[in-house]
Amino acid sequence: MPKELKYADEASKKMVLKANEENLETVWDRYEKMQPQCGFGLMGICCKICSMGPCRIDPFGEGPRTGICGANADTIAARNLIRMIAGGAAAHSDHGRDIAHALLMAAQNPSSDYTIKDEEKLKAIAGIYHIQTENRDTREIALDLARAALNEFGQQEGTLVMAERAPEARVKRWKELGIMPRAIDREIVEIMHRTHMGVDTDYRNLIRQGLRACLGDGWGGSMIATELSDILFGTPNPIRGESNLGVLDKDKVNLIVHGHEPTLSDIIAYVCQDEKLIKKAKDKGAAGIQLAGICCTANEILMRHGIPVAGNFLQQELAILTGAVDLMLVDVQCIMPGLSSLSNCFHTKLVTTSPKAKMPGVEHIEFHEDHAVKIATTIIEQAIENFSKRDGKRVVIPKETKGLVAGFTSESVFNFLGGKYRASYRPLNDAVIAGRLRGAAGVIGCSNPNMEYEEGHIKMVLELIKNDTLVVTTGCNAISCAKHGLLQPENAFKYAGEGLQEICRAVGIPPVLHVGSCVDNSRILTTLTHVVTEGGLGNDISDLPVAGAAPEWMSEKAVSIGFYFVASGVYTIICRPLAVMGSKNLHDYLTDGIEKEVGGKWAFELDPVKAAHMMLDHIDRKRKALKLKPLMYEQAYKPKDI
Ligand code: NFS
Ligand code: SF4
Repeated sequence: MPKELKYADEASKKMVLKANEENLETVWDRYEKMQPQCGFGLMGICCKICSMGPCRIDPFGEGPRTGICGANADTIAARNLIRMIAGGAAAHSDHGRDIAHALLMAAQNPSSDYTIKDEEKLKAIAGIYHIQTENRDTREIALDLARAALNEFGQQEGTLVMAERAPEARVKRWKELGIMPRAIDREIVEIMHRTHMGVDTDYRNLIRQGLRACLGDGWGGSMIATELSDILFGTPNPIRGESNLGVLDKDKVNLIVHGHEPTLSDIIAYVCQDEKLIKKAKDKGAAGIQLAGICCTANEILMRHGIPVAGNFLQQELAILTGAVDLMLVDVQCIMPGLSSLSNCFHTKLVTTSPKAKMPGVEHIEFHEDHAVKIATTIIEQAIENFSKRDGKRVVIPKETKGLVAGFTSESVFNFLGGKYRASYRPLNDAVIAGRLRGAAGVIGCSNPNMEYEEGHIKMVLELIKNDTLVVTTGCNAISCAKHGLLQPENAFKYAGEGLQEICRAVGIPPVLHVGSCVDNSRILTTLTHVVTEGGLGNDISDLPVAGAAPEWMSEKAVSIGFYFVASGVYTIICRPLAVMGSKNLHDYLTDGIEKEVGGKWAFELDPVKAAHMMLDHIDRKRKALKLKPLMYEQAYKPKDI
């Protein structure tokens, strides 16, 4: 049956119809063909980590209750789950390593294409690593910082310096539990060791190691990626931009960057403005060069340069279906292999750039940081070259675009709230304490064809802001919010509760704050820490009236993120459950028992509005524990008697 999107933005709906008409396959068709999906996999109880297997556990009937080695459902599900954490933490952290490497190059080589854009932040982060900053040359400081950051990946002694930024009570708890990460890579390696056949079989002990590894992601690899990107490419400030497929221009050379790392896309953003290249494009009959992004690399260059976002994860194929993309360059992560055959149906040139991510039959122009500008120029020239091959008759660019404001960070919210000379989270904390604001929520993460596209994201965010809960967003959720007008302050105000409207007006922020890409979820961790430090809302992140969600999660990175929020003390909800339903013990531990240990826990709820209500209930529980004043305004969702 041809797919029709019911809830998504109009541009996506149109492109899916176009795919149907032209008989071109998309992720939704492949999803349909895959039904019914394997129940053992969905429940987390199949194992193929050794060749006595594959084994699968029968959770209900008369079938086997253990694998051939004797591993039960708890062990198998926990092993599978923390291997997902290892994958996610590895992806984020390897990204962080590349950024640290780029900083090292900028520090070592004065003629590098990378420079230090934010010296203030360089000094602030150097301070965290106890690096001397006074009377020292910027490049010397950067060199020490790059080495210190790189050391966090492989050190053999001590624990992560970045993780010490968490509130004192939190760090103490991690140390007591034995989950303070030692080194970013080490914790990932230890997951792989412990989940090898015949090592750790205690599901709680396995999850402990998962927690330690994901903390090495959130408070390590991802945080290094964010902070060092700010130093190299500039710390974002609120900026206007445009979103959705309508940002493509039928008269211009359309170049899309898709993937995650800003090392290449940030350079492309500059080189695209080169007069010589623009002239080359014009000589080919184009009106100019239109750069746009997909997925998190889009968020990176949107936050820093206001480059338009063409779409999120589920729109990567839809962009190609416009017939107007002259070149799509990809680096790493969330790039569908299906792009390769789809781009062959159009003139679109697909180019891989990372030695870590090649595709058979797809042109590979390898990116090296030491020739960044040169390689960026080559790629843009190829896009220009390919423009002349575009078949005008096949071009359908949906007209939909939505304006947005992005570029919030833990620093910019700080400055905003306190005014230039009195940077402070005080007004935010006071608003929560006084009951003007119910609390705050992070709504983040992917989109997934296993849910009605964007319904989870949008319904949840709307329900939260309607109930006086400030929303911070990253990743593909942020792009969905953008396309639905929720990153337009004027628009979002319309949906926000009275209390949230008041506080947003008073401090000059919108009710939904776009804080960046998925590695930038680390900005949420630092923001939560600042809120704790500001005082009046307890002494740990787990005391705060906050909650997190990834309604349409898909990737292993989302699993790692969810776990590091739980491990940091945050109640975290997703719609489709983690693959743990085949192990009652593991399920109960993650959704209940774990809270006593780390202060946060998981919850699963398919209905995004109900899920939002569960977040609000949790926020109310935390308000009650803190003995905060009753909420100032009547709420659409009535506080339960908790
Ligand atoms: Ni995050 Fe960004 Fe999107 Fe999910 Fe993929 S792009 S890193 S993983 S799909 S939010
Ligand atoms: Fe089966 Fe055990 Fe081997 Fe897993 S480790 S495949 S459960 S025998």
